[in-house]
Amino acid sequence: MDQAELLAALAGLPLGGFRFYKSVGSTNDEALRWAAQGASDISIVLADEQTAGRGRSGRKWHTPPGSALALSILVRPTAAEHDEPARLTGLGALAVVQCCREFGLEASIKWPNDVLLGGKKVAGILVESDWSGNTLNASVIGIGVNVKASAVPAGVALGFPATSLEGELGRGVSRPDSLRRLVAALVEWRRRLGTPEFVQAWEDALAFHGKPVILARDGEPPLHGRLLGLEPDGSLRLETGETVTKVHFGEIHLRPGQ
Ligand code: BT5
Repeated sequence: MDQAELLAALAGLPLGGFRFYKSVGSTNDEALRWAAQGASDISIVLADEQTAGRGRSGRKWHTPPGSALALSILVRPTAAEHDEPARLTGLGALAVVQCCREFGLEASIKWPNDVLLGGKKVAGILVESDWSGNTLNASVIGIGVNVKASAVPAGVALGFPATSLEGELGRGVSRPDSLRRLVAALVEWRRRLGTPEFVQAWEDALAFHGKPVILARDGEPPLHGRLLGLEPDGSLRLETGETVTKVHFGEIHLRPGQ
């Protein structure tokens, strides 16, 4: 995978810029740095390997060389994105779901930021933003997708079982081809980000929809309930006993319940 091959795969898509690294700490860091230097809307940073890839709360995201898609898509927020920044996480997740569908795989979104195939994590999303006061200058949608089985961390304890596109499909998958599908899907869904249709598609893709779940929250007792759906702001709607609870984005881990 080299820059020329990747650019050829992305030809015709409305990119503001593209930077490829053989190895980098975190593509999100590079994209945020580039944002501060004035990068345009839909500038992409992609790396073959990340040495300090991260998830939420400083957790590690593994991207060994030759195995995955690790990219950050920088956006200059539209009015809708400014009003509903949580939808950018939904956007990244929906783009991965659509890319999987194009390979014939039914993916689902483990709220708030994971994509599952066959109940295992194939991708994670990490959106980070640059704010000045109440103004959102830029957001970076970080997406890590396990394409080859070698992307799945071995010998480390994972919070959730993991898989890869190739592992689920049982055949080889080209990373440039999956990149093109992913970015095209993101550009397409982004046009509809401000619409009810977007929220509906996000909700329809939720894993454990209508099922019992357990939400583990840092510093608080776990919340048991039935997953009812999503609010327009990306909060989860949970039936807990007689009441309906809204759970905001935050430090939350969702698990299937009984
Ligand atoms: C995430 O966090 O899942 C968000 C991951 C975002 C990664 C992308 S790659 C491009 C961009 N640059 C970055 O530096 N980050 C973004 P979270 O929900 O906190 O999950 C993190 C947990 O997933 C870890 O603690 C591990 O248990 C597990 N994990 C780590 N690497 C994995 C992998 N390759 N596949 C599956 N699970 C993994």
